[in-house]
Amino acid sequence: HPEQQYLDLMRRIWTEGDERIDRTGIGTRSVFGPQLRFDLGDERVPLLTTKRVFWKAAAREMLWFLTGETNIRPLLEQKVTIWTDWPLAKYRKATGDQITQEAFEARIVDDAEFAAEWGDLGPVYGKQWVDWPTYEAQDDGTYRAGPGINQVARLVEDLKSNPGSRRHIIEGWNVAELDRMALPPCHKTYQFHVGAGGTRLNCQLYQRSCDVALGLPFNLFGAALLTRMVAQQAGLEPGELVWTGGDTHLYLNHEELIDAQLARLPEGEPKLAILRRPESIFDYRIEDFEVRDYAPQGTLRAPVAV
Ligand code: UFP
Repeated sequence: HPEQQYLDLMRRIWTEGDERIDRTGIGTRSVFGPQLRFDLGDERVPLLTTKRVFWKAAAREMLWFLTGETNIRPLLEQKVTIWTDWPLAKYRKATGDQITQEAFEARIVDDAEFAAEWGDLGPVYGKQWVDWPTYEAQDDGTYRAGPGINQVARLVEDLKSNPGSRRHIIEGWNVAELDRMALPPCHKTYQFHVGAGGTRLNCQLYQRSCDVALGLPFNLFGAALLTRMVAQQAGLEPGELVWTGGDTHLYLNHEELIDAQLARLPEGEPKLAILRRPESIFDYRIEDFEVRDYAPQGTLRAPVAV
């Protein structure tokens, strides 16, 4: 079963990983540079069956990236709370107000001004993907902002006009802007590759830092979904998803989840159907996606390290 790769990675990190104190102070066990591979043919999708993965939240997040938005407000309006922790921590620290997460989220949704001030994550994925900033040198030696680059639109065009290229990349790691981001991109580089005689679209994601218990299940589904949308737009069949991790870790306080999940066996073969072919890569809606044959085992919860 393809999911066995995920469980094997989890087990390897937990039993052989290097124990270290990380930025969050929680501590992790970690390995560097593992790889997972998933066939996306016949609508197969890497969606874990050994616990329930809330794939719609990952899909909504991916659509949110494609809008170029970096404020959490549109996510919260759809009840997607995966990005709340970072703005919430910043707000509590700056104001001393120990507001609950629920109250903070409600205020972001209800109060546009509050959302503008406290809900923005800085120039994270969405901004870099569809509006990477450029600078043009002026005659007097100063620089002025030029038009932003839409990497995603370019990618789809380039796949159609020059499929054999080795330069099909979406990059999130804008070095000059990292210090303004709430979190520097984890899934930082997506490289696409047209193989199988020009018919299939492969994708390799390089994820520099990976929380295997809570982040990776989302990141795998998101990458598969992005690959499927790009393939559909470029007129290609989905090929293989290759996932490569940098610092690939398990947090020490995720022990209960890990023990429970490693006691389970993957079962079934979930499928992802895209019900419509929109005009462009920017026109997908959540209703366009349907997951079939997904009967996961029970939810497993664990605290997110902020
Ligand atoms: N993380 C993921 N996937 C994501 C995301 C975050 O695994 O999509 F946004 C985890 C990785 C790491 C933490 O545990 O969040 C980021 O911390 P750092 O920037 O110190 O690597």
